[in-house]
Amino acid sequence: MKPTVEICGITLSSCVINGAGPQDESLDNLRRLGESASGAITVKSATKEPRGGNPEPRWHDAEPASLNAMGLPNLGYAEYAKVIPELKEAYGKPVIGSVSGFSVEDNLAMIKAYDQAGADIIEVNVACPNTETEVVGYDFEQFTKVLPAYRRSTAKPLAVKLPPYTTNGQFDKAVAAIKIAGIDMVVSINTIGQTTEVDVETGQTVLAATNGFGGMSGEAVMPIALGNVRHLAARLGPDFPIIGIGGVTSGKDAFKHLLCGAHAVGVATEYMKHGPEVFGRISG
Ligand code: RRO
Repeated sequence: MKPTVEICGITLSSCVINGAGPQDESLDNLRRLGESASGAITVKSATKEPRGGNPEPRWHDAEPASLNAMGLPNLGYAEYAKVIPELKEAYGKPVIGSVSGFSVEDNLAMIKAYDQAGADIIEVNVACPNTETEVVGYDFEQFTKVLPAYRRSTAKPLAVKLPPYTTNGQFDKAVAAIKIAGIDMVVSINTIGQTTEVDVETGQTVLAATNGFGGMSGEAVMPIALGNVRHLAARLGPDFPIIGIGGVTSGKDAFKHLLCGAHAVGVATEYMKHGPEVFGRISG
Protein backbone atom coordinates (compact mmCIF):
# COMPACT_ATOMS: atom_id res chain seq x y z
CA MET A 1 0.00 0.00 0.00
CA LYS A 2 1.15 3.56 -0.67
CA PRO A 3 2.71 4.54 2.65
CA THR A 4 2.17 8.29 2.53
CA VAL A 5 -0.67 10.26 1.03
CA GLU A 6 -1.49 13.93 0.59
CA ILE A 7 -5.02 14.98 1.45
CA CYS A 8 -6.12 18.60 1.10
CA GLY A 9 -2.45 19.58 1.00
CA ILE A 10 -1.76 17.75 4.28
CA THR A 11 0.70 14.87 4.23
CA LEU A 12 -0.33 11.76 6.13
CA SER A 13 2.68 9.56 6.90
CA SER A 14 0.41 6.54 6.33
CA CYS A 15 -2.90 6.29 4.53
CA VAL A 16 -4.19 4.22 7.47
CA ILE A 17 -5.40 6.40 10.32
CA ASN A 18 -7.72 6.15 13.30
CA GLY A 19 -11.31 7.19 12.71
CA ALA A 20 -12.98 9.43 15.29
CA GLY A 21 -14.56 7.01 17.70
CA PRO A 22 -13.03 4.69 20.25
CA GLN A 23 -9.82 5.16 22.23
CA ASP A 24 -9.28 8.75 21.17
CA GLU A 25 -11.00 10.66 23.94
CA SER A 26 -8.37 10.80 26.69
CA LEU A 27 -5.04 12.59 26.44
CA ASP A 28 -3.29 9.25 27.03
CA ASN A 29 -5.21 7.76 24.08
CA LEU A 30 -4.13 10.65 21.87
CA ARG A 31 -0.49 10.28 22.88
CA ARG A 32 -0.64 6.55 22.13
CA LEU A 33 -2.03 7.39 18.69
CA GLY A 34 0.86 9.81 18.26
CA GLU A 35 3.32 7.02 19.01
CA SER A 36 1.52 4.54 16.77
CA ALA A 37 1.79 4.00 13.01
CA SER A 38 -1.50 5.86 12.44
CA GLY A 39 -0.90 8.48 9.73
CA ALA A 40 -2.76 11.12 11.75
CA ILE A 41 -4.20 11.66 15.19
CA THR A 42 -7.97 11.93 14.91
CA VAL A 43 -9.56 13.24 18.09
CA LYS A 44 -12.89 11.93 19.43
CA SER A 45 -15.87 13.95 18.17
CA ALA A 46 -16.17 16.75 20.69
CA THR A 47 -19.06 18.58 22.27
CA LYS A 48 -18.93 22.03 23.80
CA GLU A 49 -19.13 20.70 27.35
CA PRO A 50 -17.26 17.64 28.63
CA ARG A 51 -19.39 14.47 28.71
CA GLY A 52 -19.06 11.19 30.57
CA GLY A 53 -21.24 9.49 27.95
CA ASN A 54 -23.96 6.90 28.48
CA PRO A 55 -24.17 4.30 31.26
CA GLU A 56 -22.52 0.89 30.78
CA PRO A 57 -22.87 -1.47 29.06
CA ARG A 58 -22.48 0.83 26.10
CA TRP A 59 -20.31 -1.28 23.80
CA HIS A 60 -21.01 -4.85 22.76
CA ASP A 61 -18.95 -7.24 20.69
CA ALA A 62 -21.36 -9.24 18.52
CA GLU A 63 -18.69 -10.53 16.14
CA PRO A 64 -18.57 -9.84 13.21
CA ALA A 65 -20.41 -6.69 14.31
CA SER A 66 -19.92 -4.31 17.22
CA LEU A 67 -22.66 -2.21 18.74
CA ASN A 68 -22.12 1.02 20.63
CA ALA A 69 -24.20 3.53 22.49
CA MET A 70 -21.23 5.47 23.85
CA GLY A 71 -23.06 8.79 23.96
CA LEU A 72 -20.16 11.05 23.02
CA PRO A 73 -17.88 10.64 26.01
CA ASN A 74 -15.27 13.38 25.54
CA LEU A 75 -13.26 15.97 27.43
CA GLY A 76 -14.98 18.90 25.73
CA TYR A 77 -13.48 20.80 22.81
CA ALA A 78 -11.55 23.31 24.93
CA GLU A 79 -9.37 20.58 26.43
CA TYR A 80 -8.58 19.16 22.99
CA ALA A 81 -7.89 22.63 21.55
CA LYS A 82 -5.37 23.14 24.36
CA VAL A 83 -3.49 19.91 23.61
CA ILE A 84 -3.47 20.06 19.77
CA PRO A 85 -0.27 22.17 19.52
CA GLU A 86 1.50 19.81 21.94
CA LEU A 87 0.42 16.73 19.94
CA LYS A 88 1.59 18.26 16.67
CA GLU A 89 4.93 19.25 18.13
CA ALA A 90 5.53 15.94 19.91
CA TYR A 91 4.59 13.55 17.10
CA GLY A 92 5.01 15.59 13.90
CA LYS A 93 1.83 14.21 12.37
CA PRO A 94 -1.41 15.89 11.39
CA VAL A 95 -4.19 16.28 13.93
CA ILE A 96 -7.79 15.95 12.78
CA GLY A 97 -10.27 17.65 15.11
CA SER A 98 -13.81 16.32 14.99
CA VAL A 99 -16.87 18.20 16.24
CA SER A 100 -20.33 16.87 16.99
CA GLY A 101 -22.16 19.67 18.76
CA PHE A 102 -25.79 19.81 19.75
CA SER A 103 -26.38 23.02 17.79
CA VAL A 104 -25.00 24.88 14.78
CA GLU A 105 -23.65 27.55 17.16
CA ASP A 106 -21.74 24.94 19.16
CA ASN A 107 -20.20 23.51 16.01
CA LEU A 108 -19.20 26.96 14.74
CA ALA A 109 -17.52 27.80 18.05
CA MET A 110 -15.67 24.48 18.09
CA ILE A 111 -14.54 24.76 14.46
CA LYS A 112 -13.12 28.22 15.16
CA ALA A 113 -11.32 27.01 18.28
CA TYR A 114 -9.78 24.06 16.43
CA ASP A 115 -8.75 26.35 13.60
CA GLN A 116 -6.94 28.64 16.05
CA ALA A 117 -5.41 25.66 17.87
CA GLY A 118 -3.76 24.53 14.62
CA ALA A 119 -5.80 21.43 13.74
CA ASP A 120 -4.76 20.37 10.24
CA ILE A 121 -8.20 19.15 9.18
CA ILE A 122 -11.51 19.79 10.91
CA GLU A 123 -14.25 17.18 10.62
CA VAL A 124 -17.91 17.95 11.27
CA ASN A 125 -19.59 14.74 12.36
CA VAL A 126 -23.21 14.97 11.20
CA ALA A 127 -23.81 11.27 11.72
CA CYS A 128 -23.66 10.26 15.39
CA PRO A 129 -26.57 7.85 15.84
CA ASN A 130 -26.58 7.97 19.64
CA THR A 131 -28.21 11.26 20.55
CA GLU A 132 -31.80 12.34 20.97
CA THR A 133 -31.48 14.81 18.11
CA GLU A 134 -32.09 13.90 14.45
CA VAL A 135 -29.04 12.78 12.47
CA VAL A 136 -28.34 15.87 10.35
CA GLY A 137 -26.71 13.77 7.64
CA TYR A 138 -30.14 12.26 6.92
CA ASP A 139 -32.05 15.56 7.10
CA PHE A 140 -31.03 16.98 3.74
CA GLU A 141 -32.81 20.30 4.16
CA GLN A 142 -30.90 20.96 7.35
CA PHE A 143 -27.68 19.44 5.95
CA THR A 144 -27.80 21.75 2.91
CA LYS A 145 -28.47 24.76 5.14
CA VAL A 146 -25.72 24.25 7.72
CA LEU A 147 -22.76 23.20 5.57
CA PRO A 148 -22.11 26.65 4.02
CA ALA A 149 -22.02 28.22 7.51
CA TYR A 150 -19.45 25.67 8.65
CA ARG A 151 -17.47 26.21 5.49
CA ARG A 152 -17.36 29.99 6.01
CA SER A 153 -16.15 29.63 9.60
CA THR A 154 -12.66 28.34 8.75
CA ALA A 155 -10.07 28.42 5.98
CA LYS A 156 -8.75 25.02 7.11
CA PRO A 157 -9.61 21.85 5.17
CA LEU A 158 -13.15 21.01 6.26
CA ALA A 159 -14.43 17.43 6.22
CA VAL A 160 -17.91 16.05 6.79
CA LYS A 161 -18.37 12.65 8.40
CA LEU A 162 -21.40 11.04 6.82
CA PRO A 163 -23.88 8.41 7.96
CA PRO A 164 -24.31 5.30 5.81
CA TYR A 165 -26.67 5.89 2.89
CA THR A 166 -28.66 3.21 1.15
CA THR A 167 -30.39 4.91 -1.78
CA ASN A 168 -29.20 6.74 -4.89
CA GLY A 169 -31.32 9.72 -3.93
CA GLN A 170 -29.53 10.06 -0.59
CA PHE A 171 -26.11 10.06 -2.28
CA ASP A 172 -27.31 12.63 -4.83
CA LYS A 173 -28.65 14.98 -2.17
CA ALA A 174 -25.65 14.66 0.14
CA VAL A 175 -23.17 15.25 -2.68
CA ALA A 176 -25.11 18.23 -4.04
CA ALA A 177 -24.96 19.89 -0.60
CA ILE A 178 -21.25 19.07 -0.22
CA LYS A 179 -20.44 20.58 -3.62
CA ILE A 180 -22.53 23.71 -3.12
CA ALA A 181 -20.93 24.37 0.26
CA GLY A 182 -17.38 23.74 -1.00
CA ILE A 183 -16.60 21.05 1.58
CA ASP A 184 -13.05 19.72 1.04
CA MET A 185 -13.30 16.11 2.11
CA VAL A 186 -15.73 13.41 3.23
CA VAL A 187 -15.35 10.67 5.79
CA SER A 188 -17.62 7.69 5.16
CA ILE A 189 -19.17 5.84 6.96
CA ASN A 190 -20.23 6.43 10.53
CA THR A 191 -21.97 3.54 12.24
CA ILE A 192 -25.36 2.17 11.18
CA GLY A 193 -27.87 3.60 13.63
CA GLN A 194 -30.75 2.04 15.55
CA THR A 195 -29.35 -1.48 15.65
CA THR A 196 -29.80 -3.79 18.64
CA GLU A 197 -28.94 -7.17 20.11
CA VAL A 198 -30.86 -9.16 22.70
CA ASP A 199 -29.59 -11.53 25.39
CA VAL A 200 -31.75 -14.66 25.14
CA GLU A 201 -31.08 -15.58 28.79
CA THR A 202 -32.33 -12.31 30.24
CA GLY A 203 -34.55 -11.12 27.42
CA GLN A 204 -32.84 -7.73 27.77
CA THR A 205 -31.02 -5.71 25.15
CA VAL A 206 -27.26 -5.85 25.56
CA LEU A 207 -26.85 -2.06 25.48
CA ALA A 208 -28.20 -0.23 28.50
CA ALA A 209 -28.60 3.26 27.11
CA THR A 210 -30.76 4.75 24.36
CA ASN A 211 -33.44 2.12 24.93
CA GLY A 212 -31.06 -0.65 23.84
CA PHE A 213 -30.29 0.81 20.41
CA GLY A 214 -26.87 1.74 19.13
CA GLY A 215 -24.59 2.18 16.13
CA MET A 216 -23.25 -0.90 14.38
CA SER A 217 -19.66 -1.14 13.15
CA GLY A 218 -17.03 -3.83 12.58
CA GLU A 219 -16.36 -6.37 9.87
CA ALA A 220 -20.05 -6.87 9.11
CA VAL A 221 -20.48 -3.31 7.79
CA MET A 222 -17.73 -3.61 5.18
CA PRO A 223 -19.99 -4.01 2.10
CA ILE A 224 -22.07 -1.01 3.20
CA ALA A 225 -18.94 1.08 3.74
CA LEU A 226 -17.46 0.06 0.39
CA GLY A 227 -20.74 0.81 -1.36
CA ASN A 228 -20.87 4.26 0.20
CA VAL A 229 -17.27 5.07 -0.71
CA ARG A 230 -17.82 3.92 -4.29
CA HIS A 231 -21.04 5.89 -4.69
CA LEU A 232 -19.46 9.03 -3.24
CA ALA A 233 -16.31 8.70 -5.35
CA ALA A 234 -18.40 8.30 -8.50
CA ARG A 235 -20.25 11.53 -7.77
CA LEU A 236 -17.41 13.61 -6.30
CA GLY A 237 -14.74 12.55 -8.78
CA PRO A 238 -11.45 10.71 -8.33
CA ASP A 239 -9.55 13.73 -6.96
CA PHE A 240 -11.99 14.52 -4.17
CA PRO A 241 -10.50 13.30 -0.87
CA ILE A 242 -12.48 10.53 0.78
CA ILE A 243 -11.52 8.76 3.97
CA GLY A 244 -13.14 5.33 3.84
CA ILE A 245 -14.11 3.85 7.19
CA GLY A 246 -15.98 0.68 7.96
CA GLY A 247 -15.11 -2.94 8.50
CA VAL A 248 -11.34 -2.72 8.08
CA THR A 249 -9.42 -5.47 9.89
CA SER A 250 -6.55 -6.11 7.46
CA GLY A 251 -4.42 -4.60 4.73
CA LYS A 252 -6.61 -6.33 2.16
CA ASP A 253 -9.71 -4.63 3.58
CA ALA A 254 -7.98 -1.26 3.50
CA PHE A 255 -6.98 -1.89 -0.12
CA LYS A 256 -10.63 -2.58 -0.98
CA HIS A 257 -11.54 0.88 0.34
CA LEU A 258 -8.81 2.40 -1.83
CA LEU A 259 -10.07 0.46 -4.86
CA CYS A 260 -13.55 1.90 -4.25
CA GLY A 261 -12.17 5.44 -4.32
CA ALA A 262 -10.93 6.20 -0.81
CA HIS A 263 -7.71 8.24 -0.53
CA ALA A 264 -7.07 7.12 3.03
CA VAL A 265 -8.63 4.57 5.35
CA GLY A 266 -9.94 4.98 8.88
CA VAL A 267 -9.89 2.21 11.44
CA ALA A 268 -12.06 2.34 14.55
CA THR A 269 -13.53 -0.97 15.75
CA GLU A 270 -10.40 -3.01 15.03
CA TYR A 271 -8.39 -0.39 16.93
CA MET A 272 -10.89 -0.54 19.81
CA LYS A 273 -10.50 -4.31 20.00
CA HIS A 274 -6.75 -4.70 19.49
CA GLY A 275 -5.10 -1.39 20.31
CA PRO A 276 -2.67 0.83 18.39
CA GLU A 277 -0.63 -2.04 16.91
CA VAL A 278 -3.38 -2.44 14.29
CA PHE A 279 -2.19 0.61 12.33
CA GLY A 280 1.20 -0.90 11.57
CA ARG A 281 -0.30 -4.29 10.81
CA ILE A 282 -2.97 -2.91 8.44
CA SER A 283 -0.67 -0.52 6.59
CA GLY A 284 1.93 -3.34 6.60
O1 RRO B 1 -19.96 8.52 20.93
C1 RRO B 1 -20.83 7.90 20.26
O2 RRO B 1 -21.84 7.39 20.78
C2 RRO B 1 -20.69 7.74 18.81
C3 RRO B 1 -20.37 8.77 17.94
BR1 RRO B 1 -19.95 10.49 18.49
C4 RRO B 1 -20.37 8.52 16.54
O3 RRO B 1 -20.13 9.39 15.69
N1 RRO B 1 -20.70 7.26 16.13
C5 RRO B 1 -20.99 6.27 16.99
O4 RRO B 1 -21.26 5.13 16.57
N2 RRO B 1 -20.98 6.52 18.33
